[in-house]
Amino acid sequence: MKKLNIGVIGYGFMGRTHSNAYRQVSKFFETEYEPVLKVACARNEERLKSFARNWGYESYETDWRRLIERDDVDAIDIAAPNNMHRDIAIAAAEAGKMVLCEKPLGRNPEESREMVQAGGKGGVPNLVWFNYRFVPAVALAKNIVQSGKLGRIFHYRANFLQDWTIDADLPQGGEGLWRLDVDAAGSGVTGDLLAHCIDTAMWINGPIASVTAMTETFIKERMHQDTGNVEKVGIDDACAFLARFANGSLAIFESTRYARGHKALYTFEINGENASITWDLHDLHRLSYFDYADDKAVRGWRSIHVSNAGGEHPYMDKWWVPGLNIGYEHSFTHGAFHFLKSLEGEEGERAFPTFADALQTDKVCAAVLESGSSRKWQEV
Ligand code: SOE
Repeated sequence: MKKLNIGVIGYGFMGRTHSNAYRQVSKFFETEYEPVLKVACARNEERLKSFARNWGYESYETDWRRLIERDDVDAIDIAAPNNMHRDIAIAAAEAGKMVLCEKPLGRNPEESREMVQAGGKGGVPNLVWFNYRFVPAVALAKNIVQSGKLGRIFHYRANFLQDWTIDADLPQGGEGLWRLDVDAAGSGVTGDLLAHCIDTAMWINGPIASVTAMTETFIKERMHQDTGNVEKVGIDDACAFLARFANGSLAIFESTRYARGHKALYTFEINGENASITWDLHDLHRLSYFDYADDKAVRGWRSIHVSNAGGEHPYMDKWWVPGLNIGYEHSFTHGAFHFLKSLEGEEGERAFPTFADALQTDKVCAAVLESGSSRKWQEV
């Protein structure tokens, strides 16, 4: 097998999901390339050393610029906060490295556009980790819609609800909590959570043409961990928006981190003229399906356990036996699989989001935030 030497930047939540994906992918999927955990990179040397040891990285670097200079690294994986994505991705692409970047691509479309340009100029393969596309039931939903079974699509509905920022004493800035600092994150729930919903929605139902949004920041000031001062909060804590897709269907999207009781309730529903689909991350193996063509006596919502290994259920032939579950972490493994497969030069529809795709998502997010301030409909 050919080796693909990876340098991962960041040892947080995403550093772990990506490292796990690179570790697993060649054990379960057939690919010409095998990822090698070559270098782990982060600033805190003590913690980095322990991360690198735990995941079996061959070496570590405390400066990402040094990592990019290394000749023994083929691909740079960016699992660092959003405000670092742009500089790292551009430097990596200019150095001819492949780039796999955590979502959202940039903090705004301007940053993302620069990244797309750098990726294009260098001709480097690139991916953005919108991982929910690779959940088998979500990929099946895409296949069902694409097959035309739903007929004309009327409605798309998505939610991403959490409750971890309700505490007013939670600071902004610093590990994990950089998501509350607008300079580091770019936005709040729009870029962090709705970006997932938008990516899935556009993948399944095509481009979003216009939006009108409502945003709110419930806690206006929080202590900043970097400065020690109480500072204005610049992120959106909650966002709801209406959208029109280019295909004429209508959508409602909602996200908040203030929905007490919900930890990561990502759900979507699609209503077509013949059938409907719903999916819920908390029960990620199941796809609910209603088909109007069913015999009237038994017509109703079916709950499909997406675990067949005969090829009809995406990815599941590569795991255990029918009926057995896989989880959240596998979505990243599937993303890594598609990326590795694309390096083999196979033609066909690309199954993973590239920088160019993620720029479209960033444009929708920017239109949503703009509409949240202007209170007007916004073209994307
Ligand atoms: C935020 O809480 C978060 O971790 C996001 O950053 C991830 O992208 C999402 O998948 C889960 O929630």
